[in-house]
Amino acid sequence: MRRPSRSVDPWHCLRLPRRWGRGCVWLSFVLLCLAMVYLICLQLGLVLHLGHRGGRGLSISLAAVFRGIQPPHLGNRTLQPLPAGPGSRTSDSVPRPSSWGSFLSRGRSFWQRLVEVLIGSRRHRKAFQSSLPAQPLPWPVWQKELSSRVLGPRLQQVFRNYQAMNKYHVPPEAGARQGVPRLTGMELLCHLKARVDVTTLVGDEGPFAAPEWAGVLPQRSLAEDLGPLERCAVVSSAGSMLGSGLGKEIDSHDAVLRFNGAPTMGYERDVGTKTILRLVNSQLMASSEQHFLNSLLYTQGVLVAWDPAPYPGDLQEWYEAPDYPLFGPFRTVRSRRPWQLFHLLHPRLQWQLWELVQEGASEQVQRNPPSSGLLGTVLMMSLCDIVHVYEFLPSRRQTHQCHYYQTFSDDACTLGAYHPLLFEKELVRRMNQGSQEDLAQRGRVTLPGFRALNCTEDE
Ligand code: NCC
Repeated sequence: MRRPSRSVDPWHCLRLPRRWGRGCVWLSFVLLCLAMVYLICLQLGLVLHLGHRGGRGLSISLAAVFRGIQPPHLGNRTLQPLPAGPGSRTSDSVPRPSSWGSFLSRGRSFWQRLVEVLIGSRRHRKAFQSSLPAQPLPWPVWQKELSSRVLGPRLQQVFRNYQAMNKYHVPPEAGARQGVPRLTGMELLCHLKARVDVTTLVGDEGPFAAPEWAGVLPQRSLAEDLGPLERCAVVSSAGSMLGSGLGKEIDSHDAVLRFNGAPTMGYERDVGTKTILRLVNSQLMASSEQHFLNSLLYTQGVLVAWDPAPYPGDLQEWYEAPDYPLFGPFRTVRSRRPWQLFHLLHPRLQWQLWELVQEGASEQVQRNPPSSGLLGTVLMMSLCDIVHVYEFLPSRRQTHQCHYYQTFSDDACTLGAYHPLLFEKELVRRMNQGSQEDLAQRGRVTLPGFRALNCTEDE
């Protein structure tokens, strides 16, 4: 029988080393190196930011309860055992993905990110989107009253856990509706205008009178700095911004507000290029992974920062124990770029808003501050005559993808885990003055600014 020649034998690499050709030695060496790089990156989560979501959680045993959702404003301080009782469960009762499954899924993300980083083309971003879970949430979920019933079992469990927690010491009577009927439309808008106090910290208020704070806080409020604005846009960071083609429309506004690390570069067609304001949370400011002090993203536009405070948002109490150490980075930016407008939101706003969110809900909501999305929307309502909010209430493009600028998927980003996001959205849905068509096609909500609202005393 004729032996196959070496050049056509596909198995010759597997034979004893003396039969190996130079090509096979090199191939094995390269494969070995790739495997090592893969394992190192996987474990450190450094190069490709894989640690962003899970890194901190790994060191926190109770994070098992939240199954891979990194609660946005939970420091180690928060993770006390949940009170026992009906509805509260131990971490064991929540199924966790198998370690092999999570290894594989981390592996998949690794290669996706690697290709993104190396090639960085929109074509690849699109290709990976199409490999995301196929079934979007039923649209339009926002047309009917929202409750925790729309959540899947995993998020229901997370929701119940947060219902049971009360990190910020919210009293039981806070947010009780007390017989007042649920308001909608103009009534609700006027109620909002009367009930919230959208202010930024100035001069030497309260604890900021200390000598080390001399000249650090701005002398004028954000409203004084920016003056009255006419048409404003708030751009949510939701994955459903992708493919919207809303960039030009967004840029046509006088001012555009974006959140946290949301970029425009590479996404101009869908999210626009203009950024007049950026609302950042304290978790981002304090995290070395987010490069708040070094990234160019934060050197442009007006920055506004916020941090969860104990209820009801007393300045002194917050100053002594902020949720995340934001004052250091705030001072650093103020001294490095004194010309850049950088404001701190008064912490009482979050709880005034939370009360309205709770009042509008028919169940106990998470006793945690609202998301940056609602804070930013109301901030813009205090500055502008008209505010268009994009993809806070998702359009027909609603997707499981968390952010338009990252490929990971998690419905908690849209429906909430730590933040009472579902109920914030319900509040915004009831205030929306725009059409259902706008909502469906563009994910666009229209809200009048406070100045433009003509409210009588009793509204
Ligand atoms: O994700 P985040 O929010 O930065 O998004 C900004 C606002 O857009 C709205 N949004 C986002 C995604 C989505 N699918 N649907 C949405 O409606 C929300 O209103 C959201 O507020 C935050 O609120 O500050 C938040 O910040 C992140 C994170 O801290 C920052 O991105 C910095 O990394 C939180 N995520 C995590 O902690 C993992 C997020 O829970 C809340």
